Amino acid sequence: MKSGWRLQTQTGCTNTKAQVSQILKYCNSRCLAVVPQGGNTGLVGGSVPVFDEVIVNMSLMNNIISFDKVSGILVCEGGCILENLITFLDNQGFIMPLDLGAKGSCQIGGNVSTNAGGLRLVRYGSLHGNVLGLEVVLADGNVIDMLGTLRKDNTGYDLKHLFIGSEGSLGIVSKKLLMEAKRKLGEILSAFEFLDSKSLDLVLNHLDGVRNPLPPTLHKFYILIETTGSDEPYDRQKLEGFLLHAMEAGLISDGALAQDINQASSFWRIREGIPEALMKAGAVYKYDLSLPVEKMYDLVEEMRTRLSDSANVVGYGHLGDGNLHLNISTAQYDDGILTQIEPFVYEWTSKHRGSISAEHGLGLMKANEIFYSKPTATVSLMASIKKMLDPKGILNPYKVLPHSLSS
Ligand code: FAD
Ligand code: 2HG
Ligand code: ZN
Repeated sequence: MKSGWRLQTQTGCTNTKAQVSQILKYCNSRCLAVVPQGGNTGLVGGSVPVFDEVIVNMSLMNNIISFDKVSGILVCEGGCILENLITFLDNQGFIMPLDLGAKGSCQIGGNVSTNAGGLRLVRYGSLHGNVLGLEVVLADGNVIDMLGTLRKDNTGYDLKHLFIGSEGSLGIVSKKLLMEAKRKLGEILSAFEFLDSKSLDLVLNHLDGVRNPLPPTLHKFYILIETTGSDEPYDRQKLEGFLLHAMEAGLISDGALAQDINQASSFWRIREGIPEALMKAGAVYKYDLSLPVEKMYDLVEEMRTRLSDSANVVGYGHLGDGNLHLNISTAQYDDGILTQIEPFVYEWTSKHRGSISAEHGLGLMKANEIFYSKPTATVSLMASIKKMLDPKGILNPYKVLPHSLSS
């Protein structure tokens, strides 16, 4: 795979939106293909050039423009790193409604373009709800201002939703983006994550300094629950009551409660460290599936039976959202293993009316599998919209739409 040209807007320049517009205008007039790139943490190859595309890297557009404490509305540029926004809001007594393991590198423009789910969706919902407005630069360089701080506005189509999750194939998310930060109030569950014992073993074996907070008895599943409320003693009491009740009812066999923020971080390190541990373990085949919760783990077990000892099959993910991360780890890549996994995994998901991409998008790697989750007529409509907004097909070619429809 050849790498593309990398363009960055100048440091300290205040008019970077105009620069993105000029770049796209130029590329469009010369039929030069473009790949928008954020933190490059995507897991489906969406930000990677396939041939000789121009990379438009957004990392210098990283200014926070404003934050309104009354409405909780944050306006920032598309290249802001998620962790910086989380810290900024935390210092103001607010919570960013999005958090994910890649927070140190991924950018808010990338998050919006992938409609990233992450660890707080169970409480705060998806970016379709939390993004109030967007400014995007279209393929021909025109800037579309869909910013607005109104909570109610039913004047026609809400076009911003087209761009949320469009993986850089319809426009580049540029300067200014409104996010609705949440006050630290209200009902307390903020994350409900699960991992199986094989995921835990991977983390314990491959990451330095990670410790199992529970005695080393073998449990099949682990749940990480996070609460965020406004009244700490009340929240703690509530969580302790829940754990006691769940233990008495035989729903859980053991548990540990973080005593302080450092211990809480060490619990999160276990869950967030799974992808890193998998990378260290060798080759990994990744699947990001939405499934009915009661069926979620059946697939992991069926996959284990199918692959027997040839691979380590692990299941973890966002249980509260019905989102399974099925990861299959082997010492090295093997086409034979891949043919045992695919198309079985997609057929199984489709049969159970699930989604073959819950939160990571389709990118390059899954674009041709879209039909497992979307009817042909829907995919054709998507292709028509793409054609209308990007008639020359310069924006992130080969991604999202199947190759049969993307030329
Ligand atoms: P990139 O990888 O740079 O790009 C992703 C896509 O968005 C590409 O198609 C690119 O062309 C497009 N794009 C990027 N910036 C823009 C822009 N400004 N305008 C238009 N298009 C743009 N994902 C989840 O959903 N939930 C998780 O919990 C999660 N955890 C992760 C944990 C780890 C350790 C890692 C490595 C990844 C994880 N991811 C997760 C996947 C990834 O971090 C997200 O998809 C993230 O939103 C991508 O952001 P990015 O800035 O890195 O985008
Ligand atoms: C997570 O929830 C991410 O940790 C990454 O979405 C999942 O790497 C994966 O399969
Ligand atoms: Zn995830």
